[in-house]
Amino acid sequence: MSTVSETALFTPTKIGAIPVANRIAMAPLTRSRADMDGNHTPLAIDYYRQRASAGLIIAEATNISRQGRGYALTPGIYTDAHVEAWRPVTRAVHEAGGSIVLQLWHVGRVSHSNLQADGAAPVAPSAIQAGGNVFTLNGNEPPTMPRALATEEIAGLVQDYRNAATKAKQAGFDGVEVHVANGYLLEQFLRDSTNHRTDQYGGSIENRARLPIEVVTAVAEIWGADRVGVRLSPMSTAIGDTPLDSTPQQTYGYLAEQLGRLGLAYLHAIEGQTRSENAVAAFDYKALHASFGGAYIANNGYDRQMAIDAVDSGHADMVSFGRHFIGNPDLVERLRRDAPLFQAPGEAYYGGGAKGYTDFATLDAA
Ligand code: 8OZ
Repeated sequence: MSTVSETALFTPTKIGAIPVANRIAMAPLTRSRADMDGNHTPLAIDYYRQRASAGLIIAEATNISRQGRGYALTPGIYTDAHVEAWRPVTRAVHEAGGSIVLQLWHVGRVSHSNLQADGAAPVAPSAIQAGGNVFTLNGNEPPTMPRALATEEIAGLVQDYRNAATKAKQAGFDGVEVHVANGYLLEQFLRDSTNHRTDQYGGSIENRARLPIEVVTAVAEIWGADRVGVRLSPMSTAIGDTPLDSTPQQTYGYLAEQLGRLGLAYLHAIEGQTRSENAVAAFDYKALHASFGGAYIANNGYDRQMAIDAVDSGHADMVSFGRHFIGNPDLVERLRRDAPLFQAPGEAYYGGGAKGYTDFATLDAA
């Protein structure tokens, strides 16, 4: 067991081209505090600044287009106003010595027509309805039945990612993470449970991985591959009741290998079921990491000792923490000192103002 001075967890490195002061990342966290147009309020500046001692902040899932939105009050990165709303956030994090990337998000079928322009149906690889609930203008409601995208529409979708990636650059981020996890659009294409297409974007693993690869390639053209990461969740069904792929190890392994060839900054894996307490065994994440070949960020249910072990054993280059960063803005320092962690009440996770968002004490203030 390594001590604080021996473990690599608190040491700096580079993830792709992005300098990180330690191996602790802040996982992307939906907090639903933007306005209805997807513009952050100044509260988000304080929120991210307070957490800038994370080696890398992966800012919350952010809509790449109006069509890509599935939850009210989530931020966007497709208008000039979005750029202006994000810019002071990135400036504040940089002034505090941190690094910050933005997660690019299209929800696909996990949406409701009352969040779409002109009440349109959400889009998906196939017209298969998602389960669960989405946070709409009228509170929680089941997702609307989606419409299957026409082959001719796919190039426009890639263009939406390109536009969002360009805007993220204008907003001063250090890079972007493409969200290919949690049952949203790109994972809907990847899994044979949600993709029943018969064109070049459906059928074989190669075909189902085509859109994620096209999107990541397009985004890497804008940023340079060494500033682009990808998030995967091979074994998660938590959001949208999304059934697993029939051969996850092969499907995600193929995608990871192809992404590795692009020379990306990192692969970020949710190990097990999203929001569960711990990783489950039924998937070989080391094989996934090996197929990718580059830096690996491990996530889901890690505690301090697990994070130390993951980094020191070579399992991961970084470990990301989600919920612990909500109530502990100085999580890095608390882990360094092995201090108690504050458990933020779940009521404050989504929506509201400063309460439960920017009002958590640091160790030194407490
Ligand atoms: C919680 C609530 C809404 C969205 C994810 C973007 O899980 C999310 C999300 C999480 O990836």
